[in-house]
Amino acid sequence: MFRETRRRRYLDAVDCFSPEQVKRLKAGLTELMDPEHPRKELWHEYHSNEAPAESGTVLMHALGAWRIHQDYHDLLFHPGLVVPAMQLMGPGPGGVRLLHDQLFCKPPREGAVVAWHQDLSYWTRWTPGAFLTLHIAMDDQAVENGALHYVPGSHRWDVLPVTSQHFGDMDSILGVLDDGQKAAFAERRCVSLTAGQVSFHHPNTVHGSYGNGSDAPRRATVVNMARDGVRVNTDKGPTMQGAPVEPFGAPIGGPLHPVLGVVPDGVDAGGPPPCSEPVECVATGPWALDAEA
Ligand SMILES: O=C(O)CCC(=O)C(=O)O
Repeated sequence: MFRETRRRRYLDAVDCFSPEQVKRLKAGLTELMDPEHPRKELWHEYHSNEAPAESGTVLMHALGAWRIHQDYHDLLFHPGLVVPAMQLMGPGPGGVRLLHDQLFCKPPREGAVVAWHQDLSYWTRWTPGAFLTLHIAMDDQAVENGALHYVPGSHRWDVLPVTSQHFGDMDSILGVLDDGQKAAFAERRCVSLTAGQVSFHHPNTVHGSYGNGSDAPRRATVVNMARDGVRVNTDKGPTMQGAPVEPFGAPIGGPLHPVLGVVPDGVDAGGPPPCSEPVECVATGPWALDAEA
């Protein structure tokens, strides 16, 4: 698994949450899906349906659940998320912080696509791109219900433009790929998580998911982490809705970007250099090639 991780720069199907924890998250989600939730002003973004109206499909997409529901707050600090994240990113002296969280929920039969994209294409208001995404399945995911898919090796690609602002135009990314990238795209793979499992991916990794035509919902919560030291890269308003306006160059921090984990002084985190570097990194410790045997 570690050998594959180094080459592809994603790490899929890691067991993390118990059936009881998943049950709690689903119960919390039922509350969060109420557009009139009493704490609704705390969402950074809330779309009960972000899919284009003409598609006849539905994608619930929202940022900020952790500020509204205790269980979504607590999951951010789960060692099963934070420890591998620090190993994968290289945490820097100040550890790893929350960038933001997200919910992606597809109802039965009419669940919408999430168009192919790189996360970094959207995150231009911070720099450098030292981020990591953790996709947590609340339902078993398969091709039929709109599972997460990756394009292996795409973490080495430059940042591509956003081709579908609201994720509705599934294959629009093909319009900006060169021939080599199109050949890689043909090798895209379904991740096939089971409920409670997590998949970790690099911010340049191209990913997306097809519609949910099955009889059951496909629900996921996503944690986007940032290496401490990332800075604000805009002087045109807040980095997110509901965030204070900060000066260009301000370090990421404050109550909206809490530290999720730190490596104590003098301890070698054992991970590769920051995942923002779109190059093959020489892994150390448990991520080294020869550690697999
Ligand atoms: O839920 C999906 O299908 C896509 C979610 C996503 O973009 C992500 O996990 O980064």
